[in-house]
Amino acid sequence: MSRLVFMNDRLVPEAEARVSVFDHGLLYGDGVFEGLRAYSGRVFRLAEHLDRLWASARAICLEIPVSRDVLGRAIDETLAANGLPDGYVRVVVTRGAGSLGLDPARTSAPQVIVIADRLALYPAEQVERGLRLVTAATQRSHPAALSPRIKSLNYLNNIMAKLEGKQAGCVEALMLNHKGEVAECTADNVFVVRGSRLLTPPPDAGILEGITRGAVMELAVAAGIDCREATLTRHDLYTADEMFITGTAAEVVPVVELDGRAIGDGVPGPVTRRLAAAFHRLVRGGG
Ligand code: PXG
Repeated sequence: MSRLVFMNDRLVPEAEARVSVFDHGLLYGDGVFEGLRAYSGRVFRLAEHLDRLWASARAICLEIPVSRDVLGRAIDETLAANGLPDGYVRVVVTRGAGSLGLDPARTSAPQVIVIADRLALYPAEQVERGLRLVTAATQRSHPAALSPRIKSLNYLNNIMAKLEGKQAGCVEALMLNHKGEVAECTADNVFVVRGSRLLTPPPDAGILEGITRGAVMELAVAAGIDCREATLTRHDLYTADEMFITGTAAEVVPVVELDGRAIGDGVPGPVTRRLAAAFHRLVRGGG
């Protein structure tokens, strides 16, 4: 079945959804994106995703040529037109076509693209048992070079780390920041449980502040779990009781091994299972 893709102001068949080879999104990775997810026809935390998209665009001086309301409706329409009440949505805003040369002033017409698709998930048996991860040698971008808080079309930093993970037989990889502290995974945030505390790296560790991360922190607080942001090293992960990752596609996924070391008992822990269940209820149970 051919998909329908929203391009700028309307839905068009997939084959007609094209951008120019002169688009600076392609030529330079100049643009921003969001990955959202719908459950039973409702987009989870749409307003937060739109906030983050507009913040990313603002940080690169890119003016999104549609309003938040129009984009919100385009997302709903694209999901509905493709018959995907439970689907994944990729919103992309490119700088637009221009002449060769980096200068964004030499472009016109940013392109707004909304794609709805089925979710690409980690293999179910790995999610059930818990993931094995390795630490990538590729560090997360230095925040002074390219802030990880911008969800830009330039994901090569993460892709380099993802390749390292894949080459080690893992579906994700842990990334450290330029100080050697734990940052995040290539498309997921990281949490550990130590004693009675739930810990996750702060934004200044050089991470994307995940929307799933925020939801899980709220759920932890509501469940009476002491949750805080903390600078973490690999040592803290190796010696943690539990570890899990969060992301729009992943939701909450246990991690049971890092760099060949079992985390805790080497099986998904009770706090992880509790929060995964609470997240599941939040997104699917109308909670
Ligand atoms: N860190 C990074 C670097 C990410 O790209 C997250 C953390 C988790 O954030 P959210 O807001 O999703 O909880 C991300 C999210 C994709 C895709 O298609 C990527 C993400 C999310 C959904 C889909 O590659 N990245």
